[in-house]
Amino acid sequence: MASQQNPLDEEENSKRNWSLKDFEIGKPLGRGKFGRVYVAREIKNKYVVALKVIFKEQIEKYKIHHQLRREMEIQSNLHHPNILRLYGWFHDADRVFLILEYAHNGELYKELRKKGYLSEKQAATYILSLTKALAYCHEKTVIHRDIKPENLLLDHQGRLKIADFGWSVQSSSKRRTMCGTLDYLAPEMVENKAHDYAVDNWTLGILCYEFLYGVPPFEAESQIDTFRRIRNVDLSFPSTPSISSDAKNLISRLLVKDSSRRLSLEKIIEHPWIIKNANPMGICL
Ligand code: AK5
Repeated sequence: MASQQNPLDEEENSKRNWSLKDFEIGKPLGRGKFGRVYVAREIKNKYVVALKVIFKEQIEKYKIHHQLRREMEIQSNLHHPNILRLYGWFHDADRVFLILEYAHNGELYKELRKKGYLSEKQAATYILSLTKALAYCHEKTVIHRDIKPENLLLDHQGRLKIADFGWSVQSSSKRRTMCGTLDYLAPEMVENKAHDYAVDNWTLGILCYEFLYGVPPFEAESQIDTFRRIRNVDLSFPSTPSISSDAKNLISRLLVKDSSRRLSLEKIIEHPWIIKNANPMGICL
């Protein structure tokens, strides 16, 4: 393996007993379900990170102790350029702190809302990055990552990072219905059927559509209508913005009701739209 370019990945640091004294805390980055996130600097290496603070009171209240522990174990073993890194964690009397990679350019979804929609180059680059990250997860048998735009961050080079905001721990269907995020769910999930990693391939189709058109394909006035549109795969492509037939072809091959017939991750990587448009380095801003 090549030498580490990141000081927090080095042996001495990966097993270090961290404490709050090792960090200078900066501005708040946002609020997640179970805590707040701050930009922070690790004093010894002058390395900038995102520090997530979760109150133990919350962990007790929501009985997420085991999930948190299990997730920390899984997450700290995921090493991929398109997955936000968890460098370590520590706790004091009443808080748990997660030391996370800092994504300098923030949430992709804000960029998407600001621009309305993305160029085919940018969309293809993000889809390729996401596909590679998911292939890596599937290889490690880590499935069902919450890959809606709110969970996607951009680093200083514009590289996409999947950030698990720790919401996957709540029982899925209940939470989703309450938060109104049916939009990203595959038919087998809205219908409560058995599902596997092919749900991620569906979600890639949804995201690809949303990147290019600015709205998810099955958006509707009510949950019931979204549910119906997903179940019927009621897909149509607006005439504006004008999108290449290659892109529409990829979307149509991912948004397929029968999960076994969706385009595989390997085939996405080889798809003409990806080959023609994506930056293989994953860099695009
Ligand atoms: C919490 C409670 C119970 C699991 C969890 C785990 C891994 O990323 C988590 C958890 C994250 C959270 C960096 C920015 C942000 C921003 C985050 C923080 C993202 Br904005 N510019 N740069 N981060 S926002 O919270 N990630 C995570 C690998 O809370 N797990 C069970």
